[in-house]
Amino acid sequence: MFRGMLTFIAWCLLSAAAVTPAHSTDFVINGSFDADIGGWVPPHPIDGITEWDSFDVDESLYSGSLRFTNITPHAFSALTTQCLPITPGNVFSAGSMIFIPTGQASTGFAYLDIRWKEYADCSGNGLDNAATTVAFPEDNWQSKAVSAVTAPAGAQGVRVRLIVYKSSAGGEFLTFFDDVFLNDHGIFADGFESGNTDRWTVAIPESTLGSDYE
Ligand SMILES: [Ca+2]
Repeated sequence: MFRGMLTFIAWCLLSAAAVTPAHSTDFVINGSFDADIGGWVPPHPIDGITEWDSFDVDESLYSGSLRFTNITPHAFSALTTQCLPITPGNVFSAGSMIFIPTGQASTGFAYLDIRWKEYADCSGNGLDNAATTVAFPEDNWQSKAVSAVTAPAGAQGVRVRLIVYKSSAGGEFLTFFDDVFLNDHGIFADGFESGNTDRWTVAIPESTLGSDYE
C-alpha cells in the first residue's frame, strides 16, 4: 500500500513536470521604475533626457515610469539601455508598456529592441537574431513585446534598448516606458504566451555614440 502510494506520488510529480511550462525569470533591473530610473544607461545629453515620473502604468502610488524626451536637433533616435548576461540557446521574450501622447508638436514613435552580444558585459561583437517591437502615438498604455527569440550560440549578453525616434528636426518628442521585462524561458520554446512578434525591417538612423548603445 505504502509503496503503491509512493509510486502514485512519483507518477504525479512526473506528470506535473511534463505539463508545467518552463520556468520563467525576469532579468531586467528596475523595469517598473518604482522610485527612480537607476540601472539604465542614460541617453547622450544631446539626444535625449530621461527622468523618473509618477505616471505609473497601473496608477500605483508606489511606482512610476521612465519619462523619455527626445531632444535631438535632427530627425534621430535617442536611446537608454541596459546590458544583461544571458545563456546562449535559451528562449527569451522582452517587452514594455509604452505611452506616447498624441497631439505633440513633433512626430515620431518609440520602440524596444534586444541585441545579442558576444560577452556578458555586452562587449565584443554584436550577433544576429535581434528583435524589435514598435509603438506609435496613442493616448493609452500599449503593451509591446517580442517573444520566442532564441539567443544564438556564442551570445553571453543582451542589450535591452528603449528608443525614442523623432522624425522631424528640432522640437521634442515625449514617450513613457513602464514594466520593462526580459524573460528567460529556458530551452523550451513551447507553452508561453504569444506577443507582438513584429520584426523591424525599415532602416532607422541611430546615434552612434559608443558601445553602451549598440
Ligand atoms: Ca511602474
